[in-house]
Amino acid sequence: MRNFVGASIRIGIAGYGNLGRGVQAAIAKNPDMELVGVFTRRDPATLSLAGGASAFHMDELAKHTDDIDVLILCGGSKTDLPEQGPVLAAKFNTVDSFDTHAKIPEHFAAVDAPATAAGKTALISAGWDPGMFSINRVYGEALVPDGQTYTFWGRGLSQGHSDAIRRVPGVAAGVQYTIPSTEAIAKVRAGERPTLSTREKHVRECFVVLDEGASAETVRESIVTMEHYFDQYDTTVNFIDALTLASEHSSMPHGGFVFRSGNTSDEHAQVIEYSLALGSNPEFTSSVLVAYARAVHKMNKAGQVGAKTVFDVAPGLLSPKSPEQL
Ligand code: API
Repeated sequence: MRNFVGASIRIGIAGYGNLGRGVQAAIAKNPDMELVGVFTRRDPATLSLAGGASAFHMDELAKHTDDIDVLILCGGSKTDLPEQGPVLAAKFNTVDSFDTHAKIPEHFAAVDAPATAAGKTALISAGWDPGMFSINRVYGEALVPDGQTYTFWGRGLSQGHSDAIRRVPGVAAGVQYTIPSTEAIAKVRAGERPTLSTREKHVRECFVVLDEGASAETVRESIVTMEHYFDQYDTTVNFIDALTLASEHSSMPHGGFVFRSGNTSDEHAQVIEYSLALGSNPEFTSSVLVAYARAVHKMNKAGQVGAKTVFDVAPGLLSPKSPEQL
């Protein structure tokens, strides 16, 4: 079973926010994929879907176990994915973009048991970081073992951090920008290997719309002390109104760099750089999720079940081309 070209891969989307819309756009760019439907916790009648796609309530997912090859989970990491991942991995092959790095082992274990028991494949933590950046860190460290790895994000809008601040009580809406140190990037690119703390590499800037009557000081304190997201950084919180948020903060660019800088001998230094300049963070993340959905479909057919990460997926599986073509 080396070549699955022919029948299209039937994709379901669970959650219709920025990622869900991005997955829909990505499916349109991949002729070997078709969208079965979008599943939402909202009233499906209120969704206006492009291209005549169908919307269903999330509760109807159980009726579609036979007509979805891979379900792409498009919820947030803070609360949606820890709840939905294990439940849905018992019924579907899944792909998610769980991105709380410190909790990935926990999330892996939570989806591994139900997926394995059900003979399903659950690919977790795909996207660009975690995801493509993780792969580039592993390549760099394996190929140049004597050296330093550097990851810089931004300047850009982090979906994970924006989702996290929107869950803070008193926050009506908000976004978070990750701002890297351009001096540090320049040094690393030039082959220097500075020791940089988390705080020295990036600062974080939030723009928040408060709920009526909410205390700005309480909200600010909850954000800047939030574990895993802000506690290790210098974070500024700006309070703005909903109109300003809509007019000045609606685009979602992001990107960044992974560097591996090391020596293969005393004489020779090597610098590897992987960079992304993303016009839309969610659309690119979604494109990665869709490529991994193709791999998950092939892996499940080949009997590779349980939880998987991007490290478990051979590059050729991401491609619509057959091994012979590649
Ligand atoms: C940041 C990065 C962004 C990673 C990309 C993705 C997201 O601090 O900006 O949430 O947008 N961790 N996981």
